[in-house]
Amino acid sequence: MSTTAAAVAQVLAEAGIGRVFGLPGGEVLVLIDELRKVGVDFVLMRHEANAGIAAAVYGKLKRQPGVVIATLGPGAANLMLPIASAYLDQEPLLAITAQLPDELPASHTHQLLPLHDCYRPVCRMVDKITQSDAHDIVGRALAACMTRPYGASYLTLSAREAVKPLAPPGSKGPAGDTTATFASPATRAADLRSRFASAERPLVLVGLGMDSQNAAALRRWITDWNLPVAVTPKVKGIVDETAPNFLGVISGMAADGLMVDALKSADLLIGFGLDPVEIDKTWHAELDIQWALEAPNATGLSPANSPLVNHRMLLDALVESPAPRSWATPFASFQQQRADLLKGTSGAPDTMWPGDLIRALADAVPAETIVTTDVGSHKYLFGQFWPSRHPDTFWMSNGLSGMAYGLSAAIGAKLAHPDRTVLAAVGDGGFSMNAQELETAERIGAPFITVVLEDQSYSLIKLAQENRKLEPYRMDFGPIDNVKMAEACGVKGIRTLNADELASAVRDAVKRKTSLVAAIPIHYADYRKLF
Ligand SMILES: Cc1ncc(C[n+]2csc(CCOP(=O)(O)OP(=O)(O)O)c2C)c(N)n1
Repeated sequence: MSTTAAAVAQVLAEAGIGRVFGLPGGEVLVLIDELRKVGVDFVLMRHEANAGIAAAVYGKLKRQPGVVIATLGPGAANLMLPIASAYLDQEPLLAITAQLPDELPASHTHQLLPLHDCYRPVCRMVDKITQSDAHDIVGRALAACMTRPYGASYLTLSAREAVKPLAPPGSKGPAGDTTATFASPATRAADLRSRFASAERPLVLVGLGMDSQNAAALRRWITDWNLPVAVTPKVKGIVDETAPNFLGVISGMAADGLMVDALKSADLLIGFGLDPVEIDKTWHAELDIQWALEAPNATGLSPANSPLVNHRMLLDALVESPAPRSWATPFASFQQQRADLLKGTSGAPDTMWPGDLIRALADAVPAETIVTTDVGSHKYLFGQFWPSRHPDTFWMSNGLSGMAYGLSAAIGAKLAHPDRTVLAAVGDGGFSMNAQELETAERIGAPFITVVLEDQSYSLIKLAQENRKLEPYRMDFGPIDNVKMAEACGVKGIRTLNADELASAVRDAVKRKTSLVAAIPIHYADYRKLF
C-alpha cells in the first residue's frame, strides 16, 4: 500500500531529484525513510538555514529545484533565511516541513506556527500535502520554483498525513500564470541597433535575470561588436572578467562610487536581465536604461513599458549583422582606476593587504573554480575583484545579503560539481555562524577550501558606524582560533600572513582534493581604501 510520504518521495525521484538536504525531527522521519527507499540521498546538516542554502545552490547548478526538509515549528522557522534568499536571489528551492495534523484539537498549540502565512509572501506556491493530492501538489510545487523568476515553494506534510494510504489523485490545475507580454526579438534588436548607432559611450549591463545558458551568445555579441560590459555579482563569470572590454562589477561592491560614475558617464545603458533587487542605490530608477528582460524581476515586478524578450533570440538577432559603428575604449580611465585600487599595502602590521590575498588565490586555483562568499566587507572585495572567467562560478547572497551563506553554498556547489575546486571566502563573523558545517563537508565527502578573513569585527558595520561619525561601539569581538576550529571538525587549518605560503597551501589542497581552512589576518580599515 502506497502512502502519502511514499508518493512525495516517488514524485521527487521521478523529477530527477537525487539528493535532498535537511535537519530532521521525528515528524519527518517517515518521509526521509521513503526517500531513502527510492534512492534519494538525505544530506544531514547542522542547521536548517545552512541546509536550505546548500540545497538552493545545488539545485540552481543542477538546473532543478533544490529540496530541503525540516521538522515543524523551530525547524520550519529556521528556514526563513534560505527561503527569503531563494525569493530575492532567484534560486529554485522546494522546502518541505512537517506541521501539526489538522485533526488535533484547536487548543493543541505546542510548536504550532502559522507557517503558511509566514511563507506565503515569499514563496511562489504554499500548500499542504494530503493523501488525496500528494502527486499533484508536489509536481506543481516543483514546477512553480522552476518558473522564471526562480524562487521557493513551501509545502507542509504532517506526520499523520505522511503515513495515510494514498487516495485517488485530484487536480487543482496548472500552477503558474503566463500573462506576461513578449516583444519580437527582431524588432527589439532593430531598435537597440539604432540606439547603438548614435551612442558614443554604450555600456551593456548584465544581471541576475540573464540565464547562464546564454553566456556563449552574450560573449559572441559583445566580442563581435567590441562592447564595454559590466555585470552584477550574481552573474559574475557570464563574461570573462579578464577580457579588455570588462568594466567591472556594479551593484554595491568595492569601488562602487567609481562604478556609479562610469554608469553616469555612459550615454546608452542596456540592462540585460538587470534586476534592481541586487542594487543598493537608486541609479536603476534615475538613469535611462534600455531594459532587456526575459522574465519578471525577483519580486514579480518589471519596469513599465518593457515587454519581455527572449534573450537568446535577441542576442542572435543582434549578432546577425556587424556593429553599427565602432567604439574605442570609452571607459579606459575607469578600468585603470579600478585596477589601481588593488595595488595598495596594508595599513597595519601583521595583516595581509586584501589585494595580495586576491592575487595569491587567483594564481593558485584553476579558472573553473567555484567561489562562494559570505556577506560583509570581504564580499565587496571578492565581488568586485575576483577575476571570474566562467559562468556559474561565483555565488553570493546579494538580493537578500544574508550572512552564513558562503560556507553552505560551498557545500551545495561541491556536491553539484564534485570534479571542481570550490573556494569559500568568509569573514570571521560569518564563519562563526556555521563553521560546524565543515564537519558535514568532511562526512559527506565534499571537500572545499575556506579562506577566513580575520579582523575580529563585523567590519562592514564597523566601517558604517565610522562613516556615520558614531561612537565606536560593540562592533569588535574576541578572536576565535579558526585553525583549531577547523581541526576540531577534522579539517587542516593554517594561519599565514605570507601570500606565497597561502598560495602553496591552496595549491596543495587543490592537488590532493582535500579541505583546507586558511585564516588570514586582515586590517578592517584596509577595506576602506577599496570602497
Ligand atoms: C543574517 C545577517 N545578520 C546581519 C547582517 C548585517 N551584516 C552585514 S555584513 C555584517 C558583518 C559581517 O562580518 P564578517 O562576517 O566578519 O565579515 P566582514 O564584514 O568583517 O568582512 C553584518 C553584521 C546580515 N547581512 N545578515
